[in-house]
Amino acid sequence: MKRHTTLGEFIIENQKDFPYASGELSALLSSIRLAGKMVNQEIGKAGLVNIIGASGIENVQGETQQKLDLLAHELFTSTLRSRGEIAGLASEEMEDFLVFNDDIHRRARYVVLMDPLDGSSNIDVNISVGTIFSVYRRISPVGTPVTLQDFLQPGNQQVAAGYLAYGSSTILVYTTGNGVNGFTFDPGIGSFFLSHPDMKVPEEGNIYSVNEGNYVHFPTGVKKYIKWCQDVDESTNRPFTSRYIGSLVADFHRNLLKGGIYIYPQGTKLPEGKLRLLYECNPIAFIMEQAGGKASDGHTRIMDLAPEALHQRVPFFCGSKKMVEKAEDFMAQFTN
Ligand code: P6P
Repeated sequence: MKRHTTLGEFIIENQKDFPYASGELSALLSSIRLAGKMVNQEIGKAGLVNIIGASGIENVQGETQQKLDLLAHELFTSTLRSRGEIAGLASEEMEDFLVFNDDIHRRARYVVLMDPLDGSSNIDVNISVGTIFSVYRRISPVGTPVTLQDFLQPGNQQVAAGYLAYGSSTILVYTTGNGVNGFTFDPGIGSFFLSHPDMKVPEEGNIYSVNEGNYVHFPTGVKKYIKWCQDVDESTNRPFTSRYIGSLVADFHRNLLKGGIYIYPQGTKLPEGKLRLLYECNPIAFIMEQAGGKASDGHTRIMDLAPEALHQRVPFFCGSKKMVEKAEDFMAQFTN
C-alpha cells in the first residue's frame, strides 16, 4: 500500500531545493514541526485543564495575553533555540527580539520571526487559531550576536515561511520558494503527512473576508470594492460570499484552497491597519505568491515594503490574483 510522504521525508527529499542547504533549514523546519505538535496537543486539551482564559499579562500590543499565547511562545522559542540553527528570534509576544548569545548560536545563519498563536481572541471559544513563521538568512556577520537589521529585512528576502492551522485537523503549510505544500497531522501516528502537494490558489474566487463592522472607518476604495462584491452580476458570479472567522490563518487557509480575498485595511481607528508586517503579512504573502496569488497593502507588493520596526502594522490585501487586482483598482481610483 502506497503511504503518504511524511513531512520529515519531504524536507529531506527537497533539501536540494534550498541553495544553502547544509541541513540547517531542514533541522529548523523539523524543530517547528516538533513545537507545532506540542502546541497542537495543548490546544486540543485546553478546555480540560483550564489553561484557557486571559493570563492577566498584557503583551506589547496591549492585548491581554491568553495563557495559550504564552505557552505557544515558550514552546516555539525553546524548541527553536535547542536545535542551534537560529541566531535569534522575534515574536509578537516580545517587545524586543531575542538574541541567542552563545558560541553555537552566534555561528547560526538564520533568524525566525513568528506569531506563536494568532487569532488569540478565538482561543477560548474553540475556533481555529494558528502559528505563523518567517525565516531569513542573517545579514550580520556569522559569529556575532544578531542585530535588529537581521529582522528588518523586506519580505522578498525570506528563505522560508509557513503556518500551522489548529482546526478540525491540524495542518502545516510552508514554502521555501519552490511552491507550497501542506501536511496534515495524524495524531494516531504523531506525524504530519503530505496531504496538499503543490498548492495553487484559484486565480478567481467568490469569497471576500473583511470585518465589515469597521466599514465606516474604511478607505473609500475598500468601501467601493465591498459594494462591488455585493452587486448582482451573474457573468462575474456576484454577489460574492462573505466569510470572516476573525482568525487570519483560518481565513487565509480557506481562501488559499477555495479562492478568495482577505482584507484588513487601514481605518481611522487603525491608521496603518491591524496586521503586523514582519510576522503575519510577509510570511502569508510569501505563501500566497508561491501559490499564484497576490499580496499588497492596497498599492505596493507587501514583500517589497521596507520594514521600519519589529511590530509595524500595514494594511493587508491578500488572495486570488484577480480579486486583489480588482481591489487595488478601486484603491487607485478612490485615494481617500
Ligand atoms: P478583528 C487576530 O487577533 C488577528 O490578528 C487576525 O488573526 C484576525 O484576522 C484579525 O486579527 C481579526 O481582527 O479586528 O476583525 O477582530
